[in-house]
Amino acid sequence: MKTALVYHEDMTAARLLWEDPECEIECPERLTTTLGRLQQRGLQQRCLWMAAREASEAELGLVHSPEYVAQMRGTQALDTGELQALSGQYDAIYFHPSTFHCACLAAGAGLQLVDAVMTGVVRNGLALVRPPGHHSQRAAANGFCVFNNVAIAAKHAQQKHGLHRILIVDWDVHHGQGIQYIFEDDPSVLYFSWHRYEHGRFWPYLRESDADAVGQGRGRGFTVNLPWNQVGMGNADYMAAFLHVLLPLAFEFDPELVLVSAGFDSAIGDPEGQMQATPECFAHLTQLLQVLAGGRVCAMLEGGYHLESLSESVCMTVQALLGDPAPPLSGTMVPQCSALESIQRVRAAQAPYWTSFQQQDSSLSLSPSTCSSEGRPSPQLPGGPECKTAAAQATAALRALLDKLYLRPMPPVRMAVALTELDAALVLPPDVLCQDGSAPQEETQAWARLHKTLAKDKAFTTLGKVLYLLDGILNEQVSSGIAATLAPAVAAILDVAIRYSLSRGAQRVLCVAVGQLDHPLDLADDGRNLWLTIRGKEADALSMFHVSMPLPGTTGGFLNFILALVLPLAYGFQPDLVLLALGPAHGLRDSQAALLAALLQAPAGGRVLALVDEGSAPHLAGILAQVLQGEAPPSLGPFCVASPEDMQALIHLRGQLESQWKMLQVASETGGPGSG
Ligand code: X5A
Ligand code: ZN
Repeated sequence: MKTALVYHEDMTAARLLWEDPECEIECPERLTTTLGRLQQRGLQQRCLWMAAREASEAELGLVHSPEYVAQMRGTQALDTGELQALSGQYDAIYFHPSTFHCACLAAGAGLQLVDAVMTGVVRNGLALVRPPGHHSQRAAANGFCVFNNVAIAAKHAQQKHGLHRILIVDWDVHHGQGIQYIFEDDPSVLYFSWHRYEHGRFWPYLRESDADAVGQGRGRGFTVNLPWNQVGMGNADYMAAFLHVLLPLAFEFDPELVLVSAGFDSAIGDPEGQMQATPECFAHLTQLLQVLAGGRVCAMLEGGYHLESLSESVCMTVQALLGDPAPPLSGTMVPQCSALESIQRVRAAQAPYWTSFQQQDSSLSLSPSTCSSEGRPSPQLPGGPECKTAAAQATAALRALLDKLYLRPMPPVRMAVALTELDAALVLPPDVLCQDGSAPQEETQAWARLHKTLAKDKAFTTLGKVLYLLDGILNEQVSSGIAATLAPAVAAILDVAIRYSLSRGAQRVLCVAVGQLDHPLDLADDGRNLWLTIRGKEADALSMFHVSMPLPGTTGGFLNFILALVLPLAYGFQPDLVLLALGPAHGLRDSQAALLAALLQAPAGGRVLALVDEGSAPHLAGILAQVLQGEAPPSLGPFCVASPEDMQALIHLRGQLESQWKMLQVASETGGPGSG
């Protein structure tokens, strides 16, 4: 299924007509540069292009008062002096004679996108719009925003498409207080926002942007604020926020649609945000969101003022929407103390409303900040001289990074399947390569000598095929693969696959072994292989690179296990390749296997080889092929609270491992009373 790109050239018409250092960053080049880059990368051509329409009076009325809409309509006839005077009545706003038309198109673009996704014309999409929307309120323009595009789209999705649960993810670096106000008492819309806060010393300087603002009345627990109290948050901090805050809530909420307030002022180089996250981080955020709501993700542009960073980050978002695997994240994956403290505070504030947080953090409390800000860059005024140098440095850093990123082209084949017998019952998605190739006879023989079970005909044949497939993945010819193996040979083939990959230049291989699969006895514990057994006898970390865990019995337990353990380890390890082995008696339900495979692609640049025991092959191979091809995994079914035993296992492992694997942390070590 396709990805929509909604746009209209008219949205470049509005611009600032007088001096205003605060507003000048919201310029038409934000759209033209971004669109140019999407074309240059060949991404626009892969999307379904849709021309934005204007939102109607009634549609604007879903969120805004008639008087406010009339006032905005009136701006079309004002002269520059009058426009400037009216702009002064609002905070951080400028009007232009074409502002009203642009704002109607921006809101309309969101409606079109939601309609296209909800009617199945496309799977997901992005609306490239300006003015942005998330600061706008019922009767007030604010922070460059005139109409609240995302809020209008959410109300429309409720009314026209009868949706009962909508998730709004606001990754813009500012707090979308407009969206918060509109839905604060509505439990059918879960609003998540992270934002630069600095203890209230950053725009829009609101008390209600802090973590303890959780919503009102029946909407309590459906507003989730993650305030960043320091600048410089990077990839590890953003990933930790998704894994430890947003995703657990989102799965428990089980949305039917995901709307993204996609601001890119949270990316490196942005003068407003002063954060450090690199463009590929947005591919990861997007990819993670696509496991929700059957992949129905509608992203709408909000902020983003560093043109280079903005346009590359948009490209990454679109690439992920198109289903391409995300490039590996750059930088070390260690969240900052201040980020962990924020994460801990929001989990504590939300614990009364979400079971995922009740069980995991035994003695949480809202504690005052303890992280010092010494040695951190101090906040700068946008547009100031320091900021210009910082932006220039970011541009240089970005260039170097992008050169590396684009040196590594996408493999020509997304997925290949090697099956010993092609079962007639097996339904594979189109574009899947059914592979017949085999590694050379002598080479296969040499590797087969390591295990008795591999000497026999069928196991030997499979080994040859698996090595060939691995070769394709390691040579960047194929992104991911599936191979079916006779049950008794899964362990032996997995063992050879690890050694083969390491001998062929892979630096780090992550093995996720589900079912009766023993850790190879003489495999060196040298940090090049991280081995994770699911369905182990008990929860235990034999070393930092050898972890065993029983298979959780409930959906809640399984999700906790993936989000709080498997993915943090995987992101911390930064593997070149993931080997996912579903061995004898793996016990995973189809939807669980699909989710695991879908999510394991993210930390490995899409390089996943799934080894499936032949008993469950045709059936499971079809499902895995779909998710490894970029389809959304099916729902896990109704959310069911994790059992006390599952929680015990998780807490035990976190205790054993979190000092070495920092992505496991959900609280700062030096933190308040809750971390003792
Ligand atoms: C949409 C957006 C920012 C307003 C900043 C005012 N607005 N200082 O990013
Ligand atoms: Zn913003």
